[in-house]
Amino acid sequence: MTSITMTRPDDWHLHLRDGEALAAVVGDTARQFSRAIIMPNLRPPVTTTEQALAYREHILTAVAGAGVAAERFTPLMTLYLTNNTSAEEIRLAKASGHVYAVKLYPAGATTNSDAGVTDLLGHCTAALEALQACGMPLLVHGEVTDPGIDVFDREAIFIDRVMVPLRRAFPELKVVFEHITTREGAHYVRDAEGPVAATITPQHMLYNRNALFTGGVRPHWYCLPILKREVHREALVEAATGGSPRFFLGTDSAPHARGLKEHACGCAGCYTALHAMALYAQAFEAVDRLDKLEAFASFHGPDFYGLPRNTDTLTLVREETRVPDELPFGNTTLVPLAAGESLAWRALVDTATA
Ligand code: OTD
Ligand code: ZN
Ligand code: ZN
Repeated sequence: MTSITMTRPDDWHLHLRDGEALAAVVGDTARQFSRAIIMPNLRPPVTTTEQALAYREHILTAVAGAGVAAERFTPLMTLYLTNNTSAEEIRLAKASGHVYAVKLYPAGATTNSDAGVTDLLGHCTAALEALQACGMPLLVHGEVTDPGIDVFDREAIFIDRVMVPLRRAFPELKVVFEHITTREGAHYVRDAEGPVAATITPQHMLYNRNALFTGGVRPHWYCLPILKREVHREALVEAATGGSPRFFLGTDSAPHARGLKEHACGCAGCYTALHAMALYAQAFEAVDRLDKLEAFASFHGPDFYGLPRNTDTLTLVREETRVPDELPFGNTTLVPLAAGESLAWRALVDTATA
């Protein structure tokens, strides 16, 4: 096979930041994907519909600035759930027509999550009831934050402590278990009853935790939830490439300036937006399942969210392409995942669409 033309994909989990960082990265996503779920973990976080709509305008301006026509890319906004999010705020979000989900960050679980939730069923039942009633998905960063729990076990323990009680209390609530990283996460989503799905990142399909320590500490492979053992990577590949509509594409592309990654206390996050579809193609081809890529990237996400599938296409060509060592990022630079390595596929993106 030398080329694949597929329904244009969407990215169901993306960090775009704001300001100069947004301007630097948004084109990479907008040239490949038709839509993206925009994560709300800015500083301060996007907790209200009003903030989400203002942030949406920044994104649209940046898309135009990146030379991508407005109708080519739609940001699907989200709100950041806090202990104080009201049912009224959820109804306002739904009525806006631009907010598509609400994100749960357990307080302290990942980058910019200090304002997150401390006790989901203790504080957030009004918001969860409103979400369930209006059919809006809850997106979950599924890790417990208890420092006594080993960092490699935080996702598996989250299932028992938070996911199961949440879904027992709100069985009709649509839940996306974001960026699953373990066999336990993949099997929970595969086997659970009711409206539950999961996103899977390219880095968790391509690498196990050895990548963090090959020849020394490798900060550009550090993200949260952290890479796991090989058995977990294999379970994620099986989930993503197995054809189940419960699993779909979410890059979790999370840009940080080079100096903040290569640091004594480096930031978590992998930048994958530039070559996202090539990375996924690499992972699907490795298990001979390229035929399952389109459904994972372009069908299962909109089907779960209740949105139409895209009608235009994206073509990938088999062409060995070297990932750049670094990219411009405001007045600094950004190191993409797999910098300097070769990928077998390249997305044919139109760089002059405006
Ligand atoms: N993980 N980095 C970030 C977010 C994600 O948990 C996540 O969704 C980030 O930088 O915003 C990361 O490692
Ligand atoms: Zn997360
Ligand atoms: Zn994320």
